[in-house]
Amino acid sequence: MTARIVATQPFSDQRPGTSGLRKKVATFRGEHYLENFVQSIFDCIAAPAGSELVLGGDGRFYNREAIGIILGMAAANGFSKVIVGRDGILSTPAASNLIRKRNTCGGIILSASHNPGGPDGDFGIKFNSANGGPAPEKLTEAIYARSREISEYRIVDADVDIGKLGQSRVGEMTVEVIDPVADYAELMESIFDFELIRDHLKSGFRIRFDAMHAVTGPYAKEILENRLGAAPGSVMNAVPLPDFGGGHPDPNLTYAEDLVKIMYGEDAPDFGAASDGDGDRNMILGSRFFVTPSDSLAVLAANATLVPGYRGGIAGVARSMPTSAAADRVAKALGIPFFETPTGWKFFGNLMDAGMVTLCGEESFGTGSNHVREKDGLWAVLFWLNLLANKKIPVEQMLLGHWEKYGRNYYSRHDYEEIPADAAKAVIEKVRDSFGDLQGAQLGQYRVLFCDDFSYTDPVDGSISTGQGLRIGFTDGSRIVFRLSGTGTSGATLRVYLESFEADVAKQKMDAQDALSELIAISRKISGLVEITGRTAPTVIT
Ligand code: G16
Repeated sequence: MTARIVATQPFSDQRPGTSGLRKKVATFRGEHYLENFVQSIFDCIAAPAGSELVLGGDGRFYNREAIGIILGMAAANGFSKVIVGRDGILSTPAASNLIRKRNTCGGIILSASHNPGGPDGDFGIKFNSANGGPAPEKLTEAIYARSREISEYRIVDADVDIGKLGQSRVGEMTVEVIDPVADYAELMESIFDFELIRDHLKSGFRIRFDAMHAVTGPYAKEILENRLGAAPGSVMNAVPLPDFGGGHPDPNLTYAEDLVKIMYGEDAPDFGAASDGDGDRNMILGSRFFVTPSDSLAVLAANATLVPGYRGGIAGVARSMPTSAAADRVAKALGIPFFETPTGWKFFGNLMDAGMVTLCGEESFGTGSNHVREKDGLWAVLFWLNLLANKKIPVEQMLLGHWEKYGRNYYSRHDYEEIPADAAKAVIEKVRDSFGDLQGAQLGQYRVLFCDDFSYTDPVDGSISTGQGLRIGFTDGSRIVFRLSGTGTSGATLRVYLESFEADVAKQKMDAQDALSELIAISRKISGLVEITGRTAPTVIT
């Protein structure tokens, strides 16, 4: 079978964002669009002939067709084997695990994560390197540069049944179709105390997991119901659908509304959780209680040694800049290093590879550890279940105890979605322009300590990332951060992150929005966002 060399023209809009290239399905289906990007990846990674690759996605609309194209291109580009999840399915953490386990040169993950799917929805693609983690910025920038000058790509016609386990061939290349769940489930069993969790569930502890009709359904069914014995039906919306049942597979209080209703309703289960389109995010709930992702990271870090996989202790903790400082306090108490990185899981990879951190987390519902190089939704759920089975207390009590010991970081993120790009830029510019006047200013009860545009120097390879979000820090540790999302596909999403600290136990039970009300008002005043965007309220509050 000889490869066809297809002439093409470059596209100018293939710069990967926070996590890979995400565009509308219609854009990806345009002639040569996917092919150009895939060839740009192959050209940049320059894998030696005979290399192996992992390939899979979250099953969203266009997943299967894209897999067929990529298989044909991999064969034409000299790969010896591609390991594919059955039906083209692999959750992002499962793909990361496979890359590491099979020592491949990397993998291609097809997902637009929490963005809606379907013919009018979003599609996405990213390359993960041999460590299992998202390609670092240096590589994504090189792929982008290549995509702007590409003139041809190589492909063979591939006709493989990816619904059937086993091996087949495309030209000289082997395609190995594997069970997407088995290796991942085995990894989870090696980290957590399944017996303890099983006993806790048997004793009447009730859980509900919302797979949001996305990729985690089969993983959660196998692990939570089959292996751990959770009651049948504990996993809801378990069947993955190409359009996620018309929903928005983003596990937060707004979009996981089915679960939220149950967890805040009569006779609520003891523990609730949800994951996103590709299975790397998580939301943790107790009965009528929401755990912020920032607090979740802090609780996991504080109690990690209760879990078999971390019994020996954790090396360090890292969090993205907009994530609250709750985990920093735990790290200080444990006497371990902590790191503040830009938003994007790719920034944690070097720290984990260098053995400098074990646990990482982001306010955007992402938590993970060095067991893979992606954030991992079900892993976080199992971590929580392991801790609750150890302590035998409700989720709420776990948090109250944590705050009593470490203090509470009140935290909230306000998202203004799909605002015109110009208006979003104007808001950011207005904030940046006010930095001179803000230095040292007294705003209500808060005095400004510093304002800056966050930049990060990677302590491992010295690479510098600038323009990562505007920070206004106050003398008491409170913060307001303004940042534009790098994962949206229509207009711009402005994110405003708000945080304050409360050490007094008597004042730790307030509603976060109330506790942060003065900071919220200050953030609106400084940014002029109501006047500039015409929006009087956020689209989503987390
Ligand atoms: C991606 C990244 C995360 C990041 C999140 C939010 O998540 O992997 O590291 O925190 O986007 O990014 P933004 O604020 O730019 O929208 P996912 O789950 O979409 O892959």
